Amino acid sequence: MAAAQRLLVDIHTHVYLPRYASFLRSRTAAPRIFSRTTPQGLTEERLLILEGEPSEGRPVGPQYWERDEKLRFMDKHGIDVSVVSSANPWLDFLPAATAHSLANELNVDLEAYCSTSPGVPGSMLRRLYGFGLLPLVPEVAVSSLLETVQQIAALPHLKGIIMGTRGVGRGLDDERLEPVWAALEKAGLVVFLHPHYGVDGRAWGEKENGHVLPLALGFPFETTIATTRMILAGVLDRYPALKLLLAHSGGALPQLSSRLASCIAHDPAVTARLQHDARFYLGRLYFDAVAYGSEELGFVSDVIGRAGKYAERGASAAASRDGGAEQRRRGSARVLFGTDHPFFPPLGESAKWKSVVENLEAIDGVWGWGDAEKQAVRGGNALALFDLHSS
Ligand code: 5CU
Repeated sequence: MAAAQRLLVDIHTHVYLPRYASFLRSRTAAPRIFSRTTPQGLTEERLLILEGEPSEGRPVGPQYWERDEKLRFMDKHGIDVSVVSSANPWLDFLPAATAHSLANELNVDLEAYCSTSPGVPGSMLRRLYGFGLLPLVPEVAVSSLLETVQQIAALPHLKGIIMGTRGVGRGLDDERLEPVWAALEKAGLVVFLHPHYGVDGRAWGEKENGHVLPLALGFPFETTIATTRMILAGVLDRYPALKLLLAHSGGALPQLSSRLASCIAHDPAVTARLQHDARFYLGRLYFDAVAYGSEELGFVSDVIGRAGKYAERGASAAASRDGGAEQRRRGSARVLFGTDHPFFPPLGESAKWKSVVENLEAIDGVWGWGDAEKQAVRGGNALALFDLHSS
């Protein structure tokens, strides 16, 4: 195995670039960063970004914006390369003109953050690459979005974009996004689809459960719904080469894809609309491995690996039954290691972050993946998806 193939590559790792953090500090409404005095008389900064979050927010610090902190975290966990993305809520809350100029400035900042990062010993790679930002807000002109796609495509260390689920206000099945999908596909940029809004908070009831329900369930369901709407709108039929990477292992989509296919087959409004059975499209997607369990990762790779059997609409469910280990191995090619840093820090003192260790152990423990598949999920798949071999 070539040395580059043994690298550990983190494709789900966030930053609030200094310019963005300053912007959040200038705000008086969420999303915002504010300072307060602790009972011990110290000044601390707090972050308020999620809807319904208690008004005291949560601690925020240099691990969110300082590049040396990112590199230290990578060193501590043996991560060679990170493909860094801005954390939610991106530019979603801004007027179009501000979103456009800030997106352009932050893309330049991120290119500098990555291009001046240390090299990976023994290779031509740098340690940091990035996902840029588009000014995806209501009222934005399509020309502003297309201009920013071109800006990102021309920045050599930016390999994709990160986006939320609202698009330009009506979600990702909105026809107004058609030229954007076309431009992203043509540029070969990876689209990292990431949640922020969750689902209707009334579903969480009245008990105090911290962030558990919105993060464990709301985030993944948001991704599930957004991706399903893209499938139903035919986006994946029209842009077959679009590289769409789903956060949190695609949420519930792998578990629900046969039910989705059945609902489509029984619904006169949509049954003739798609070129393929819904399960086929899972083989077109990429999934991060931020699932924290071997069984879940194994299952995700099963449903990816069986997707080709559903190329024909109306293919029988029996088609998937002879899959076994080969199917699981095939599916592993679209699963990529991630950490979600700097979110999910350990609650107490610890040498390594539990959230990282668990995701690495999950990869290691997947039944049916051999060394080659595990190494591909740890890094080889990312090198291929982001075309980092030649960088
Ligand atoms: O803990 C959280 O709120 C988050 C978040 O907002 N975004 C994310 O990517 N992970 C965790």
